[in-house]
Amino acid sequence: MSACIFCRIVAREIPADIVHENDHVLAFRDLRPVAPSHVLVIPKRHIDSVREAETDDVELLGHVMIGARDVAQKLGVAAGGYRVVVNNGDDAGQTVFHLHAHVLAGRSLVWPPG
Ligand code: DGP
Repeated sequence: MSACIFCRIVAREIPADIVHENDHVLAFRDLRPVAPSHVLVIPKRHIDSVREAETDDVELLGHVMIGARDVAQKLGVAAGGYRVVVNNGDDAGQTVFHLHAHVLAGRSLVWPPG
């Protein structure tokens, strides 16, 4: 059994509110949403964060971004706009070390982020 909580969600060992899936990515609602629509898009293959990405991971990273696009379309927030955020490491506030893109929408998002 994996120690990684997101790998366990991919393996269906932990339940999640899944909104999108294909061969490469899984997308599910964040447990602690900070926007009316808050979904995490993760690659099915484990990688800690962008920091650890290799050049060979270019397709995996692309699939995460295209997954974010697909999620926004599915949730009906694409036209209004949405934010895709990837926290990398402690200073960025990353708490789960399985790369994930937050898709945030449904309210006006301020810039710069905190
Ligand atoms: P980050 O801080 O960028 O590492 O974001 C991790 C997010 O993951 C955080 O917003 C809460 C969410 N999260 C943590 N554990 C779980 C879980 O078991 N299920 C779901 N759906 N979300 C989780």
